[in-house]
Amino acid sequence: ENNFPIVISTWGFGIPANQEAWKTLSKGGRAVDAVEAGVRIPEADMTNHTVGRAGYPDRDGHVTLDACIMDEFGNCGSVAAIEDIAHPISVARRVMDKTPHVMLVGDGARQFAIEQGFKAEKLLTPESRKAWKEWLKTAKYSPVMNIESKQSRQGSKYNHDTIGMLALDAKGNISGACTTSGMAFKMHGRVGDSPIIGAGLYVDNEVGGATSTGVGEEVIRNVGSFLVVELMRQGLSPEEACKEAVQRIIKKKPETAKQIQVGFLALNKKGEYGAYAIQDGFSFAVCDSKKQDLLIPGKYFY
Ligand code: SD4
Repeated sequence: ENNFPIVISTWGFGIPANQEAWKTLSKGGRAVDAVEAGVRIPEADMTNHTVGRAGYPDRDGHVTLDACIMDEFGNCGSVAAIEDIAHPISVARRVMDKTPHVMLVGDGARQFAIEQGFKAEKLLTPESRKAWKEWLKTAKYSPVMNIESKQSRQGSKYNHDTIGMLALDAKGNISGACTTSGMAFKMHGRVGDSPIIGAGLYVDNEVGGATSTGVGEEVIRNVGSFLVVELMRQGLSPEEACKEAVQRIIKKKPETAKQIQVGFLALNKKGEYGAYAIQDGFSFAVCDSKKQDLLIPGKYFY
């Protein structure tokens, strides 16, 4: 039996984001409009330092944002390492709708956004600046990937949580969106999995969709979200597919995997969902006609 409309997204901040998406879904709107509207909520949230405005900067003090969106026709748009624009998801949507391209990066993405009427503004808040200055005291410009993800498991301020959202609308069409400020204090120019179609997000209207959160490098290496969707195509449930994708990461780099977090979230065309992560601590939010604010802990290996 089908369960849609439905919207699911990564982490606790997915609850208010889902509720925003639900406004579109419950009126019979398109999933792609719902996911764009939904993820704009954490993008605008000043208390959230991992998505959009107020995101932690890179190690040089630049806030650089990554986002992508994909619809039921396989249309997609993406921006990577964009600066000064508070809603990268909506720029990604414009790339999809208004250009012959899929992905714009850095200055070109910023320039396109401004041409499209987006406001350029400084996204580094005094609080984020302080956290960065604090980090600089000890960081000595060494990579922080592993340390950071351990802290993220403990709920540290250095977490690097992305919102990935998947929705089926009343017609049963699927779309997804993914947006993040990426890894806190990353190298300038570093791009994670989140804006990469197939890595941080993938949807296929014949099968379902998947999205990811955690250390993007490992997700890119395994083309994670595409893998999850292909596994569902072969008959795996959303949870089984996410588990297998996580296992793939662990198998390839067992020692690295113990130190990092990666979580996958998936939704199939019937409206069944599931998730799996390397470590404890991952959770996802579900919103459908029965319940609007469900938060489910992700299953995990370690
Ligand atoms: C990245 N995947 O930039 C993102 C960060 C993230 O939970 O999802 N953190 O690698």
